[in-house]
Amino acid sequence: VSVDGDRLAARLAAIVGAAHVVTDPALKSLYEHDATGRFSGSSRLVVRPGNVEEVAETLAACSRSGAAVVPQGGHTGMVGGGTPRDGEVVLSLGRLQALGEIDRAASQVTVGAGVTLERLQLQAAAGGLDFPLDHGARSAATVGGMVATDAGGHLALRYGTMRALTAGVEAVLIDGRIVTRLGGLLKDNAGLDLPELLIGSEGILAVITRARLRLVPARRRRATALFAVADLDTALAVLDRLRAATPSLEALDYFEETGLRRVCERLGLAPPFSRSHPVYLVAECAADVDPSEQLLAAADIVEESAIATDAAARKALWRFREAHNETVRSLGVPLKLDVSVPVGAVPVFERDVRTLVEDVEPDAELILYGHLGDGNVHVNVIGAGEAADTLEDLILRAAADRGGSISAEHGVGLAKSSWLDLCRSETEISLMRDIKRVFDPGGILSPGRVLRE
Ligand code: 2HG
Ligand code: ZN
Repeated sequence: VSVDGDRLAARLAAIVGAAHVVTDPALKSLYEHDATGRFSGSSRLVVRPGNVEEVAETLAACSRSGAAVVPQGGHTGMVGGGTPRDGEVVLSLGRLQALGEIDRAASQVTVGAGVTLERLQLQAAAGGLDFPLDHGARSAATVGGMVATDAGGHLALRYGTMRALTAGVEAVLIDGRIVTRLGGLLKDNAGLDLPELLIGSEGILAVITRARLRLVPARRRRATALFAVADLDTALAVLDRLRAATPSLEALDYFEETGLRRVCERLGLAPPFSRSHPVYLVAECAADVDPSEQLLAAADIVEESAIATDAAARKALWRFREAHNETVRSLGVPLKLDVSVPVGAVPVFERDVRTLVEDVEPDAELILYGHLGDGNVHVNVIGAGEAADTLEDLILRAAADRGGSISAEHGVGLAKSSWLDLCRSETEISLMRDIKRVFDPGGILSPGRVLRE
């Protein structure tokens, strides 16, 4: 590989091998775009270390030369957190593929940052266990990025987000020092919990290279229901019923009429029911005995329903929901906002958003979906044109005004750093800046992400 007379590239090639320093523009470009099409930049080079020592030496070399570095996982980010800005070094963790043996006594496993969610799920399943976090990008999203963004997904309702499932991390500081806490002790209150601080830190404090993750016993039987309901208030009543009826409820996602129509057009699918409805719910239960009966607790308040228990039929129901992301992407570069509000406020927040879009850009198409049980709404506006910036600001303010967060599970990244003060106080932000300075005094690790420059 040509290192183009770049001295840093030559130094990195000596550390990781020339084959793992990418300077060719065509090859580099594979690392320069995010999953939404909104963020991209021309990187200085891409470096792909193969183990933690190489990550450490790579960061130390970048530190010495003052080069800005952005760690990158599986390319599924949506807020510009792992996409380079012009001139940044991309540190790809894709080669950190170690997949540890399952520690049955602790019900934990240690995996490399580059392991995909799907591989982790399969490894757990082979041991009769589950890694209880799931989302549509399972085949590409990697553990390092999921820890760094505190990823959520549809099972958070029952098992929490990555934060709840991470028992420890190994990470490399910008100067090359390695911090390792992978013992996975359930009880360990010896001082401040530094690994905890790295969960959700979006690459601004250190580079996560391995994680110790919690597993749960695999449930033998699953049942998935697709419900059509008249409105979001009824959807919340369904959530209430299901929670009361079944401790086995794992997920309650939703989507709406417009999104479903687009998904069916895109995938050439027949709609799930003979009539169209304003709101659809995907509910899933998991237990040791078939939990489908329990899903019927909501039967009298839904308009139509379909229930599936075998894997293929369940997958087909989930497909209507999971295909929203790719469908939206196929329609152009959307205004994409991932926010959360208190669960009970989802209906009023949606009304806020509809009114804002109608007032500001009536021709835009609004596609709303998300994880209803978590109060996590994915707002996608297509064709917002010139009004995108105005709408972004108004919608984030609306979420904050309803007691919500500007970022639920995708992160702040570059996309939302200007709005952090809507949901974090001045004191909190100034503490975040102080902590950032302790970890990264030169400000070269993921600059501009989370904390505005
Ligand atoms: C999902 O829940 C992902 O499908 C992607 O978080 C959300 O497409 C989106 O905006
Ligand atoms: Zn989501």
